[in-house]
Amino acid sequence: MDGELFPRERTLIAPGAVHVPDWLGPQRQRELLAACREWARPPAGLRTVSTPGGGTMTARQVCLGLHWYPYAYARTAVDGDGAPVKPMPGWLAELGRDAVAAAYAGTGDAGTGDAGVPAGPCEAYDIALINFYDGDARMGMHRDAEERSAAPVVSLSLGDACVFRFGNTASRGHPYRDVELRSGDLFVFGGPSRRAYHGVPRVLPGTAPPTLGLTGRLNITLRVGGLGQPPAPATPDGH
Ligand SMILES: O=C(O)CCC(=O)C(=O)O
Repeated sequence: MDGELFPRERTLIAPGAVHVPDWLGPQRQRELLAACREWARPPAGLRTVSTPGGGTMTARQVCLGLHWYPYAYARTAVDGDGAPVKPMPGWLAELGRDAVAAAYAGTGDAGTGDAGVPAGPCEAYDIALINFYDGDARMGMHRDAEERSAAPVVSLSLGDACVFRFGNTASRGHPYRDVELRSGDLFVFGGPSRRAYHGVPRVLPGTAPPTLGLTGRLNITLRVGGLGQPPAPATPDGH
């Protein structure tokens, strides 16, 4: 994985969607991994997510700030142990803001640049979803559509590399691009790509940096909800 002939470059994957390889250094990755291990502990820790159709997601998940479940947000782990969701740390919100600035750096002055995203400050990141992929875990094509804010989604990868499929806003099918996300990579999608379908068809086992100490893959997805404080739903599946 290391020592490639050509360094991996920051790449515009679609308007508003940018891949920044190696954005997190080894020390920052270790710190984030340690934080994920704490967040994964109960209460409101790592859980298996059931879908309304009766299936389960193979990637397990823990949330910060607001609790996501198919397909809404709540203040408590309504589809888990019912405990209040852990708070979104200020430092993680700041990391989200820095990630957006890094991804869109040099992409325009007034209005839109090559990334097609309006320049300017964005709202505070108040939600994190941490997805853990082990074994054959994957994630189907979906849109991040429960937020009211149009702020870009920030995605950070730790551990094993994966194939990240980034598609279009109309359907789960073509056109899409497959991008290899490795430990430390940043992917940001906003502007015209904010509601694009995306998923993880494959994790590449055994590709994590040996010094990180993680078997499997962690993804930290940061979002701005624009939701205020949503009430807890009446029933566990929100229907
Ligand atoms: O694991 C990933 O890279 C994608 C996660 C994702 O799409 C999500 O949490 O909505």
